[in-house]
Amino acid sequence: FTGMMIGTLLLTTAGCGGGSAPAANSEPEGAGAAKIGVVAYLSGGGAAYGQSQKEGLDLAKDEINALGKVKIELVYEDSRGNNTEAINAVNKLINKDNVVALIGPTLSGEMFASGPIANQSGVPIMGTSTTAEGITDIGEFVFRNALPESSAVPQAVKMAVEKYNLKKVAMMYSSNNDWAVSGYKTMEQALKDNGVEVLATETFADKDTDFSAQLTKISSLKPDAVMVSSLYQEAALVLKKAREIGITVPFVGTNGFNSPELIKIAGKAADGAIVASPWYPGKENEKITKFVTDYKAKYNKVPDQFAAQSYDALYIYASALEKAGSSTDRAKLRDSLATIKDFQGVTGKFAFDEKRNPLMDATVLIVKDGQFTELK
Ligand code: 1QQ
Repeated sequence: FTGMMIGTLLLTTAGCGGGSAPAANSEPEGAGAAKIGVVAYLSGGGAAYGQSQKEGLDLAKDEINALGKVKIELVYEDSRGNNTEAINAVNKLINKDNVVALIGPTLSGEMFASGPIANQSGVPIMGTSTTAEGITDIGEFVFRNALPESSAVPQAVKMAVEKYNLKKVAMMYSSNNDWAVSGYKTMEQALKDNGVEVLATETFADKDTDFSAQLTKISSLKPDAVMVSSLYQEAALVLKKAREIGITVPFVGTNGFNSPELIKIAGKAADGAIVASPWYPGKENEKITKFVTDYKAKYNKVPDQFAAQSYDALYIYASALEKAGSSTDRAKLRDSLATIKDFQGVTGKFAFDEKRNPLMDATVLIVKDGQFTELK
């Protein structure tokens, strides 16, 4: 029977002649663009993350559409970093806009809340910044090109330990942010693996602005470094306060540190902040240079990690769409996406592993004179 079906398909294709007519079940050529829904943190305290993601996506979309192999339309929803908003956005994009796939949400907590809906609906969803443990365990429609903390953090910690001869450190994290908690646990494990003692662990909450109690205690313990897992706003204020009360040691962060907004808010106090990232614009590479030049021309600034990973994510979708040969078939797109193996993006060589997590390299960065530079 299968043989017959293949025979029929071949006949149909052959019968069409010239290869220009569509095969059965595929879209007629030139039909509607592939509609991709984007859920991002576009307003509120962490909006710099989402705005960068939008910029990277818009630039990639224009380039992909100009190339003309596939056409993509992006439909944005602002989740404001809120789990309920993310759920509403995902439902709306799937059921009202009828998107073929999703990008986002920005935060791991939002993905844990809304990813299961996409998965149950059979809609591929790809996180470009969701770095917590367990994201793709949600189900087989869930992907990420965001580098998991479990890959990034051990590199940053190991490098910091070797470079600064760390023996004892203090830890701080936002305890009401799912990703920050996960990142903290990953850091704790990495410290253990490197034989580093933790003198104290202090917590706070997203949107907190006063960290003097925690930092006064930490200061009295004289740690060799402080590890912080939080979004940029809290992290920047932690750094500011720490330097103000005389804590001069390095601060090692999780993915929240990867926004230039950290430096903008903290100013000089950000110097000595260390973080691992798959994105470093200073790398000598034609693809990176072109991306940075085009991004600068469009937005008048250098792209950050969030822009770069979203830019790559849309190209990954574009090549999966091209392979799938349909702009509307969600299941086909999922299967096609899962086979992406030798993609070359601005964040380097990329492949999905069997659990739809990225296989890619990271660079350890340190802020020096208000700039992310490579820690070597
Ligand atoms: C996550 C993160 C944040 C820093 C994204 C902005 O890595 O929530 O997973």
